[in-house]
Amino acid sequence: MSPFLMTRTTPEYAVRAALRDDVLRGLKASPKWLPPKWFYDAHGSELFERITSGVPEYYPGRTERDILRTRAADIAAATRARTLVELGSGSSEKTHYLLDAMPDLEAYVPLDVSESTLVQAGHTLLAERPGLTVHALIGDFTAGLYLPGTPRPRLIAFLGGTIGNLLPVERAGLLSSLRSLLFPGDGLLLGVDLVKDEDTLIAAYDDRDGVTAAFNKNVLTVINRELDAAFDPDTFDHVAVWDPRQEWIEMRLRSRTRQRVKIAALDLEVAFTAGEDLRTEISAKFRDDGLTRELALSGLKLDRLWKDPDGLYALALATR
Ligand code: AVJ
Repeated sequence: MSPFLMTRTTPEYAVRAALRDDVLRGLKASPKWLPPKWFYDAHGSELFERITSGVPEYYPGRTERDILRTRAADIAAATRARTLVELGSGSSEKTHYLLDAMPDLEAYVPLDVSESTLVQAGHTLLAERPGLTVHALIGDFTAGLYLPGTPRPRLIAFLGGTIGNLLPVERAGLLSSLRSLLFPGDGLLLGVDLVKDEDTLIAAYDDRDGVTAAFNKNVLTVINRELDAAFDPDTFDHVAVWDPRQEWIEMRLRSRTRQRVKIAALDLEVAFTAGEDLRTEISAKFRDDGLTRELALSGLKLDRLWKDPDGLYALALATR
């Protein structure tokens, strides 16, 4: 029997309070916006898994998987970690490549907001890797980071390009707090999507089968359920826009009509004009020099950068 521990690092009431606060602030703002973390209820997480492993236009999913598969041994050799921490671990599906390549690994610390996802991923992992200690953390890594005292050196992995969901100022904050968790010899493995031609980028966020559109609209269903709101997702269009100045993709929900939507739990009624956009996600894309600079500003050194042959995506290894 291998140990499977679980700690909630963000209490449930704090998650709910954050949702209320985000929706209240974002929908009163002009232009309207919502943070992307609220996409990921059970249905949203399922749609996200479909995007990363089944949508042909979504190159980041398979490309990161390919880099992990082919470079796992290099990554493991560069770190010799005894603990792997993973932020936003989700299904931990791609993590298997890393785990299998890390002979010194004793503990795996997945962190995710979804308890059910963690339980499922943890059990799958333990079945394959008896002897490994899994200490799952249920929480929101933007609300503070707490790590159990597992053996060092540690590798903290933040994959999938999720760092791109944060605004530059938020990225600086997260990278600095990650740096403060690193001891000498520890490493940070960061998955980043790279700047490329606009058509490829847009297609990845607006696939033909509409899986990404359904994923985007799901945030309205989440708000309907959690805050007793009355959004009709069918009255919004999914839109993906490339901002060449900021070098990020924006996903938006565009109201087809002029309408008012009640959000009962907030005692709020939100007015949309016809064609008005609600921004639901930014997904920043990186360049080598910008990434190096950003890491340096947070006190981190870029040690290695692994890319796929087409230069679509990169895994960066940073140390303090
Ligand atoms: C998980 C944030 C990296 O931005 O590409 C996928 C989420 N959004 N399709 C991304 C996402 C639309 C994804 N990240």
